[in-house]
Amino acid sequence: CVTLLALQQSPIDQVAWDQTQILNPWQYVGFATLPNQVHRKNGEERCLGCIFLSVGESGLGKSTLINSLFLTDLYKDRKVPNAQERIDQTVNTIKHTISIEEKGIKVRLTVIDTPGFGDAVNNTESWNPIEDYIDQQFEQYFRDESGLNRSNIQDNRVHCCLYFISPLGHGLRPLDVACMKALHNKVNIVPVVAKADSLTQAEVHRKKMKIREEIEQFGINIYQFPECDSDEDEDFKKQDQILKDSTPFAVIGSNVQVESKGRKFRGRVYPWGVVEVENSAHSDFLLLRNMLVRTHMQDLKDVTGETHYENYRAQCIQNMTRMVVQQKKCRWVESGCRESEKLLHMFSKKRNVDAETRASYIFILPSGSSKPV
Ligand SMILES: Nc1nc2c(ncn2[C@@H]2O[C@H](COP(=O)(O)OP(=O)(O)O)[C@@H](O)[C@H]2O)c(=O)[nH]1
Ligand SMILES: [Mg+2]
Repeated sequence: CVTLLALQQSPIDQVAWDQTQILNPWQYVGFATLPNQVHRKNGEERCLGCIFLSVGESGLGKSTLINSLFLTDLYKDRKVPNAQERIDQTVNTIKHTISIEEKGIKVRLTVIDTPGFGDAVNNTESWNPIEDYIDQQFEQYFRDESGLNRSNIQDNRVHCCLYFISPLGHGLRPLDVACMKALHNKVNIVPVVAKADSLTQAEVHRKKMKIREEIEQFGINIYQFPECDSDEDEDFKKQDQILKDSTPFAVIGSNVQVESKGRKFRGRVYPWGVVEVENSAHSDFLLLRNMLVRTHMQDLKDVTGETHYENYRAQCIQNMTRMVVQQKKCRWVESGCRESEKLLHMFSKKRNVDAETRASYIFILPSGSSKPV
């Protein structure tokens, strides 16, 4: 017998906005493993936090998946817009922040939602607000870094973009290609196939192959998992390979807890059976969560700082240098103009003097002669 328990009645719902949350042991995300990934600096732990961006058209299950990934209810107060409101709405960025504590490890988690993306009839450049948001965070960091108080910079740079691909259709849509290409040099893109429970196993396999082919064909740079060290044990290498082969992750989300055969789990109930969100035979959800939280969170942050931010910084410095050179050129031309004006003035003055002198010569010449000597 399957019983549906609304999430509101479950302990998972004991989440307050921007408050520290203590999770039950059976609701274990894996943040406790984070210190292993974090390098210690002068014996002090760096602040643990990660910023995720979720991008994809409405209704693909973004909010549900985010809640399932972090066992929270980040979207408690949300209001789903109706069709007219969606027509009027432009792409927006909304920030949700929550602090989670797990086994004494505190993590500040931020998710940037992008409602309105892909909803318009004409979606040309609808990724601009998302791109601008990422740039603004880089700009703020660049300003802070160039300021006086460099030791207390609040890092709001986006570390990972979960890009949701529709399970319907064949591979990527033109909007997916254009958006990912606009963002791929600014953020780590992790593509996911949404609502994988609407596909059979063979369809999931075919879709993943097609998406991987298209990603390569269109030159999209998605997040590349770091190479495994050669001295790692075989089991670790095998897990790493499974992770790499699973891209794009086929995921299922659910906001409800299902109880079946004395077991409680997040899942979806259908007339023909139950889908378990955290069952690796049903979806890549666990692989994705382990990757984001337990194994690769620090690498996502490192790539953001060392590659994407460095590119932005280099571009900024190049633009600034170009501006300074241009300003110098302008000043040089201006001063050159002033110099030549001065010279012209001098020459014309001299010419006037010459003319006056010539006139005086004519004046003193004996009568009959018209040429000055
Ligand atoms: N079949 C299926 N439905 C899902 C899944 N995730 C979410 N949904 C449903 O899809 C609808 C839209 O979900 P929502 O999270 O609001 O989508 P968003 O607009 O992308 O944030 C809701 O009715 C969810 O219950 C999933 O993995 N599979
Ligand atoms: Mg949503």
